[in-house]
This record gives sequence, structure tokens and C-alpha cells, in this order.
Amino acid sequence: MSCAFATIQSLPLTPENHSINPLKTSSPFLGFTRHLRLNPLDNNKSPSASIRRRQSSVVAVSDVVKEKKLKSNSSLSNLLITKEEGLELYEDMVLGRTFEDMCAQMYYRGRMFGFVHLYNGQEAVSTGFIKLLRKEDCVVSTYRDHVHALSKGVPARQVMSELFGKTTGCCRGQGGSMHMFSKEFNVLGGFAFIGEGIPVATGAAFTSKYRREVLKEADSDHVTLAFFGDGTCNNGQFFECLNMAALWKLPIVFVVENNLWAIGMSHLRATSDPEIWKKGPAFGMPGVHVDGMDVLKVREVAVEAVARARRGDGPTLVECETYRFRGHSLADPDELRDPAEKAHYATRDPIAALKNYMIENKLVNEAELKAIDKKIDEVIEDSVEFADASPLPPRSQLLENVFADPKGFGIGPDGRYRCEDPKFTEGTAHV
Ligand SMILES: Cc1ncc(C[n+]2csc(CCOP(=O)(O)OP(=O)(O)O)c2C)c(N)n1
Ligand SMILES: [Mg+2]
Repeated sequence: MSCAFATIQSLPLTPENHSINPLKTSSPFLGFTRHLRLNPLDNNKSPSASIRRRQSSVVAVSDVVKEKKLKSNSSLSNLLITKEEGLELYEDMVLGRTFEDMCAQMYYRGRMFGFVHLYNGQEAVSTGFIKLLRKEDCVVSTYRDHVHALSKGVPARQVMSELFGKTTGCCRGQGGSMHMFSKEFNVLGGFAFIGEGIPVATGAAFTSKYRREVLKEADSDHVTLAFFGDGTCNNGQFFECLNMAALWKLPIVFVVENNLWAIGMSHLRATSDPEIWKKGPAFGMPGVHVDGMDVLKVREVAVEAVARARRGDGPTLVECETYRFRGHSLADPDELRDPAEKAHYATRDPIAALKNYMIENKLVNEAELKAIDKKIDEVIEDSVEFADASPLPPRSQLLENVFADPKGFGIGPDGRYRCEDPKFTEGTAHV
């Protein structure tokens, strides 16, 4: 696998090899990509039709397994994971999915406020990457951040309480859905502005390197993962940070969760070259495309990308092709995406795929997985009860950590909090 990374990195960038196809490398997991021949301006080819055409080249777990079995007569010696690893991945994905389903219920019952963006369908990315990390490693997320925080170890109680705006939340109820933060677990946010987290992650990676090389702290080998979406890759911060990270060989992995949509804008219509992974080699770092609906493949790529960062070899850009099973946020009726496209990805549910893999390979039985489902149901129920019973922050906490002059901002000329005015949020964008 490392050989595939080395191949990508060491090639000189010429027009001939600019479009490197890592499928030709030695690993079936690393960097396979489609040769997109899409013209976003061609009206005869709708984005969704193009997406459907691409699916033929997406490799499923079962294909990889078949391939491995062909190479070896021993079916058990060549499994992609151990039973313990499989159970850990399964439990983490079920935790993410069940948590988000509960969020939807609580949101529609008016228990949480503001915008809530769910992660259903994308679990293989969070689990495949974050479960490989150590506690000291950092994760930087977006507004779709609950599941990243959970995978990193932030207890469900703290995340749910944060969503309920309670003092027991991981930000004492001051952050809400889009701003998960945990000093203890090194979750550096939750960011509502797209691309805003990428420089923060780059700074965290710089800190690790500075500590090791300048302050001579030999144990400072922390890795930072920056998660962000396909739409965000058209923002300037993305390019600036790729440049800095490559220039300074920072211990960071840029993880693009390409769910094909930025709110209602198709990735294929918005991006001049939709193959995001290619931007890695353009900056002198490996760029990898992976099937983000397949936790085992994501993990295989993540193992190498994280190890590369930890041993001081620098950053990697990983594009995970995935799909969100719900609308952009819980306020989005999700009427723009083609039902056929949604149905297609529903058949590629990453949790069902891992479950089938483990059962087909006799790593686990149904009863063992059901026991995990039940345990997680209890964890989520408990998180809701805990959040419900927790106190609301005092009003005096409202302006804590607000650095702008509260007069005119939080407090009006009459000395009252502006948020008490029923018209306070009038005119605010609803996305
Ligand atoms: C700087 C900035 N510009 C615009 C927005 C409005 N906005 C909210 S979500 C979003 C789309 C982001 O899409 P993507 O990066 O693909 O992430 P996804 O929602 O698909 O996870 C936009 C443009 C924003 N939050 N921040
Ligand atoms: Mg997107």
C-alpha cells in the first residue's frame, strides 16, 4: 500500500501523468478512480445520469473479498479485519446512525434549536478514519459534526446535551449542533462557515511539528484529520492550506467527504475538474480516491495516510466518495436530488455492507450484532434522558466568550438582551 502512495508522490508532474490512475498501483484499495468524461455544460448529460454511469466502477467490499480469496485458498487467513476490529467498526457506525436518527426525532419535537445537519450514510468515513486515532490526535470537523465527535470518543451524553443547549454539553450548551468541541478528546470544532476548519487543522498539525522539531518534544507525533465536503474544495482556504501543509510536510490528512452535493448544487456542475483527489499531486502530496461507502476500504487508505503523517512524511489528500441519506439539514425537504440516485446509494448502506461482510465470512453471527444494536439503543436513550434532566445555562452565560462589545451587539440601548426581541432573527438566512 505504501508503495502506491510512493508512486503517486514521486512522479514528476508533467501534462502526461497529471491524471495519475492509482488503480494501476499494487493495492486494490488505494486511489482507484474513475476516468470522468463529463462535460458539466452538456445539457444532454444530467449530473445524476453521469453519477449513475460512474457507479459501475465503484468496487464493493464483496468484490475485494472475492479478489483476495482467489489469490489465497485460505478464506480465513486473508480477511480484511479481525473479529474485534469488525465489531468496533460496526458499533461505531451504529452509534453514529442511531444518534442521528434520534436527533431527527428530537429536532422535530422542538427539543433542539438552530440548524441541524445529519451524517446518515457517511458513517464509513468517520469510523474508517477516526477509530485509528489516538486520544491526543486532533479532529477538525464541519457543521456535520456530531458523528465525528462521537467517533473520537466524546460521550453521547455530552453531544446530546450540547444539542439540547444544556450546561452538561461538551460546550456547556453554548455551541449547539454546528460547534462540537472537546479539549479532552481533541475535537477542535464544528465550524459553520465552510472551509473555516481547514486552516485550524493546518495550525494544529503545525503545532505538533513545531513541538517535535523546535521544542524537541520527541513524543509529539500527533496527527490531525481535517474533514470537509466537496463543495468546500472550491474555497480558497482549501488550496492555501494544501500548499502550506505540503511545503512544511505537516502531519495532516485532508479528508474530503464527497457526498456529491453542496446543499442543492451538484458537485459535477460546480467544479471544473470533479476529481478532487487530483489536487493532491498538484501540490506535491499523494491524492487518493476511495469508496466512502465501504468502511474497510476507507480504513485501508486511512491506515497508510495516518501512518505517513505520523512518521513525518507529510500530508495526504483523500477523497471519499459517499452520500448523505437525508436532506442537507433537517430544514431541507430534500426535493432536488433524483429519487433514483437516492435509491441507488441506499442499496450501498455502509452499515449493511459491513454486516454482510462479517456474516458471510463467519466473523460474527446475527445475535452478536443485535446485542450491539441493543446496547447502542440504550446509550442513545440514556443520552436523551441525561440531556433532558440537565440544567439550562444561566442567562449570564450568554455573553461569556463574546469578544465584541456587548452593547449594540448582545445588549440593546434599553439594556435588554437583543435576543429577547421576538424580531431578533428576522431576515436571517435559513440553510
Ligand atoms: C463561507 C461559507 N459560504 C457559504 C456557506 C453556506 N453553505 C452552507 S453548507 C454549504 C455547502 C457545503 O457543501 P459541502 O462542502 O459539499 O458539504 P456537505 O454539506 O455536503 O457536507 C454552503 C455553501 C457557508 N456556510 N459558509
Ligand atoms: Mg457535499
